[in-house]
Amino acid sequence: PKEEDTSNGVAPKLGVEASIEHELKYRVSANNTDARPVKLYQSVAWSVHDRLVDAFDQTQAYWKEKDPKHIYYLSAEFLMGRTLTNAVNNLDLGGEYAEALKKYGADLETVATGELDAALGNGGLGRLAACFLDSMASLDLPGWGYGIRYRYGMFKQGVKDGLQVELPDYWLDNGNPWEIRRPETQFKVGFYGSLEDGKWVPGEEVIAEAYDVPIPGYKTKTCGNLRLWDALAPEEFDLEAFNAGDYSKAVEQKRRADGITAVLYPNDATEEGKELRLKQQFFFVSASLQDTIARYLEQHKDLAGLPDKACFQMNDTHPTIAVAELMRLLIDEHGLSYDDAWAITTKCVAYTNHTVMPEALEKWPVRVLAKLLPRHMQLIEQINSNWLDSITGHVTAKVEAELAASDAEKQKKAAAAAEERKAALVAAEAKGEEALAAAKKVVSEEEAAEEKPADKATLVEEKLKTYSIIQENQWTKGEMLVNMAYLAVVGSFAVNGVAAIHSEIIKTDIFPHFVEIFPERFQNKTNGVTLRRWLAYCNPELSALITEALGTDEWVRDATLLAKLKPFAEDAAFRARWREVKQQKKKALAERIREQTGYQVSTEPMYDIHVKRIHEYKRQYMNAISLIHRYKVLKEMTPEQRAKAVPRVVVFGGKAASAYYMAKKIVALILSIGETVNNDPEIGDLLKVVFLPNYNVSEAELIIPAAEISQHISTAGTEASGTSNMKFALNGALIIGTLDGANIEIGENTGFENLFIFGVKADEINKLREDRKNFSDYDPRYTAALQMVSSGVFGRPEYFEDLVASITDMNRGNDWFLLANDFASYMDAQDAIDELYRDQEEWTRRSIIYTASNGFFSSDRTIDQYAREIWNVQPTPQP
Ligand code: 26Q
Repeated sequence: PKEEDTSNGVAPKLGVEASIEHELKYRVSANNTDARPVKLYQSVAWSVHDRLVDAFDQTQAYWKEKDPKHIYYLSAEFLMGRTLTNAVNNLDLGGEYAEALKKYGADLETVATGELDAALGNGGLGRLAACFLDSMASLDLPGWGYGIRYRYGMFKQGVKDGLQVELPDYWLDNGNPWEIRRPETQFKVGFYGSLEDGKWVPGEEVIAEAYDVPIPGYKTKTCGNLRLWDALAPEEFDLEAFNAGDYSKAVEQKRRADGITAVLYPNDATEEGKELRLKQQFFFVSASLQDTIARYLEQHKDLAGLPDKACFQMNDTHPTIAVAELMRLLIDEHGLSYDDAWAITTKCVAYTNHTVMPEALEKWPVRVLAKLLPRHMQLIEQINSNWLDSITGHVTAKVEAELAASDAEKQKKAAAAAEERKAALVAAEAKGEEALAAAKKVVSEEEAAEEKPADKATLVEEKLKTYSIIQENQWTKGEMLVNMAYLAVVGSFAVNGVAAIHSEIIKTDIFPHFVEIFPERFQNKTNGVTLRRWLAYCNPELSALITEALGTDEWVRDATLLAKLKPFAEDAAFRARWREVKQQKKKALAERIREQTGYQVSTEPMYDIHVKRIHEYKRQYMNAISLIHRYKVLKEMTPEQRAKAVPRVVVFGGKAASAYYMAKKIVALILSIGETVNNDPEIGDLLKVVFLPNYNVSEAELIIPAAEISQHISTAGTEASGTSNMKFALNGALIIGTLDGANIEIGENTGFENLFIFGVKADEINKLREDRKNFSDYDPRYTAALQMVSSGVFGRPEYFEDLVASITDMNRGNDWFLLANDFASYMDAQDAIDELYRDQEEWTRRSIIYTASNGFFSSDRTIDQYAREIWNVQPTPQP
């Protein structure tokens, strides 16, 4: 064994080979002969862990000494996936570990599959947070993530009797080598209780205990931190209660604490007004803020300087209670005045919005907040009333301007109406008594109904309500709600969307009135993905080819270098090798499909992939309908025609939130279509429809490199950004998509002529929604396909009845996501795809262009922009 290893400036006592051996024997307690895969994984992981800890300690000590401003990324979700491959390669130890593993007849890739995914997130938002951590460390930016150590992450998806089933995610079962428990870092977090003399006396307390997850940067000495909080009962067993014989009370406390960090809410698009969810949010936010302030005060005596040392980025509204909690800590715990506290808070906090869908925007009932966090509710009321006071002048001026503008108009109208009435009376008088009496009645009714001159004060009051953080529930009159997005905007110094179109939509549709007041607050930060995980490590074959072509692997650090790949698209020999790599990745996916579903799929057809959370707005359903049509066409073909058809393997993956009724039916429909199509001997390899269960980060790493075409077909204006579109593009998959989210910027970078764009545009949606088609006007292909569902071609027609109704019945969904409007142009785009696939040289050329054109979507670029344009945090590498 090598005695010393000095890579990364880290010199662990044992070399790689010796340390694996050591861990195997002493930590995992297995000998060489019984080093089964999971045990081998554990030993390797612990060996890497030690190296990470060295890098971590050195970085954190250095930052403590230098005291640079830090970014704290507050997020209820971090969807990390597996760590081993990423850590080994970021530490630049890939070669050494591969070498050391030969002794066990193993390779790193296989050993890595022994790790369970850390799935502490739902989808895009959680994975974005994970990519951001990688980029922060890789850019040497002083930053930590702060979140929750859920004991159960995103549920495991199974398939039973053609339906999704949800199974618990036991991710901590084999231990977790990537976390370091910090029993010395604990904070009290209170809930409930009352205000006594203005002071909050919580009715319940739990302890937040820190776990640190080191985040190695790519080939840098920097190792950042993800600090996740676990909840403990105040004293694991309250001794007093125990001694007093109140055993059940002590157990009850433990149960309540456990509940807070027990499970991730598996809901990524509909807001759940559950008190436990708010408890989770406050729990991690309070602990994180207390922790930051405590560390700050170790080196500074005056909290006035906090904004120079700390920025809190709120990942969506989930951590928005941070605005109120920071205020409370500054005022109640550290004795600042309200005004000083507000000045500090609004210089420390920034907010990223990730959705425009009204049902996903968090609104907490005042009743719930006041009960769980009475002091915070009081502070929110004060924040709101100061906010409304501060804009009353603006709103009054606006009302006055509107009144003035409409006044002249109104006077003219009133005069004309008076003239008309006069004429009517004259005409009626000529017709006699009866007619005159009737006309007088009409006139007096009209005069009574005539618009009264508007009362300015009332108008101002009405308008102010639209700016208010606290609003009446539009469904349940009388119930007051706290609009968390509004609180976030008012409490933040910067607000951003996650793709260019989305950042515009939030300005025009969600926060237009806030834009009037703070135009400079609103920004765009187009999302990105880490090229380490999503190209270099998940697709080493393609990466090797890129590196060979460019003569350097610097592109892994500087993604703009990928542009230099463009000329290689014109090189036939290079294209052949590019195709060969894709073929290899398709083979690996075919193997996985066989393992997971039993279906045997050929590697010859086009691999067409549609993976993401299942949601009506993402329109997997429209894809499913198009496949029914494809199936029907294939069935109707003569053998000669079939011989000329372009074969496809269509792969779906994605979880439906457990309570999302329609999403679960969409999964069932896809499974049913697969069952029918895949077992139809007439169809054979011409079409396979596969639902790959339990789509997660690790499955994505296998699926994305194998894709030839990927689908991003949300109704325009609904997908904030999307990030898998970037991963697919970078791996050379072509895109079929709508003009939505980051698809637009991918089109700008790649050249729209290279994408298959279809469908209506975002600014047409409102009009189309008002003006829905009649079922009889639908595209006949669409109608026929739905007819096949209803008539039971795919089984269970009654089960699919309301799914069909949701897009055909005015009173049952009314096709809210406009499948009918886009179907024909979607089919045209699909035809164009088939046509292009016949020309493999042109297809491959485009595939290379995609990889070459999309370096912009590296999360290194995104994070660099956040650091410069929002956070004002500087790279602080160790010398
Ligand atoms: C809120 C309240 C209660 C319970 C759950 C939630 C909740 C949880 C997760 C609401 C939303 C989410 C996740 C949203 C999400 O993933 N959004 C995606 O964010 C990506 C990163 O910016 C974008 O690319 C996607 O377009 C967007 O859908």
